[in-house]
Amino acid sequence: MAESAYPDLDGFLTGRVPEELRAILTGFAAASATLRDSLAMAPLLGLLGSTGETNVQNETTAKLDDVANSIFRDALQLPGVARLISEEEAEPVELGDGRYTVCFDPLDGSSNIGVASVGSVLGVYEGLPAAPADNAPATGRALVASAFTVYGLPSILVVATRDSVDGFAFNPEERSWRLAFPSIRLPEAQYTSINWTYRDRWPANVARGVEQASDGLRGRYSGSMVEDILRVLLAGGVFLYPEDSASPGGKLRMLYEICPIGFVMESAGGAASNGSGSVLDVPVTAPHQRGALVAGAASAVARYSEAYLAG
Ligand code: AHM
Ligand code: MG
Repeated sequence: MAESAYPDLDGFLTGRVPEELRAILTGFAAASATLRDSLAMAPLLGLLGSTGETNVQNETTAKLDDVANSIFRDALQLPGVARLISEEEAEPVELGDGRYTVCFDPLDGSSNIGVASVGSVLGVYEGLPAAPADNAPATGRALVASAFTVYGLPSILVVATRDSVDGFAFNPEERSWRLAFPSIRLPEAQYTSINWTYRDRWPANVARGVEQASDGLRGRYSGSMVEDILRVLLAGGVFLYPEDSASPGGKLRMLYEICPIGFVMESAGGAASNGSGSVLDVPVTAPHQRGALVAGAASAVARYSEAYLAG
């Protein structure tokens, strides 16, 4: 089939989103292409392994975490962007006036570096308070777009707005992202993605929720949220990272992991809950706030929530 049958990202977004938002999304896409090059060559460029430092979340920083953060931080300093919030930056990076707060996880799935797929996540918020507080929290309802990349073969970029979720495959020859999965709607659930080795850490209601949500489904867990979420979107299923005794508030971060994925799910006809309600309604008062995430087919998420709330 002719290449023109697959519109490129820039052309696809033109006229669909405001100009500054288009630049942010295409900037994320271009940065993803650059990071893909570094990932592909990492074993030959001495880019595997850790820097010996820890980040603000007290996690060991991989060399590629640093490389990825620099790539996205440089690419996303754009007109209309008031601040950047990155998993790898202790504090928000203030840029000045602008409508948008741009949050990103430059390299998601760090434990898979060099051995399996990793990805990147983006959330674009409009009108977020500069200093969210208890009386003026941020929430995922301020999202106007989100996106994530999975660096595999093919490398796939998923872009969500309120009306549509679309998937783009990377063409390495022309270095473009082309629409290959238009208007994604969640298929019926087939797979359940959760780290089962943590089952002894789950409170009783979480354990019952996981059991109910996973009923009749086959297990697949990669250790990269983005990869598991792509499977949920294209093959059908549910992804769960609930709170447990090691992470009582959950492990994943609200602004650049949970809410962007929740926005993708709701725009694609699925659901994303912490057990009590949509993750997009959870008040967020700190840049690196954590939470619980159960995301995917609405029926599976509802089964989780029912068991979770029953206590
Ligand atoms: P990261 O951003 O530091 O890589 O952490 C997030 C990752 C997710 O991609 C993945 O679902 C989860 O952490 C895996 O955690 P665990 O090893 O506890 O199952
Ligand atoms: Mg992550």
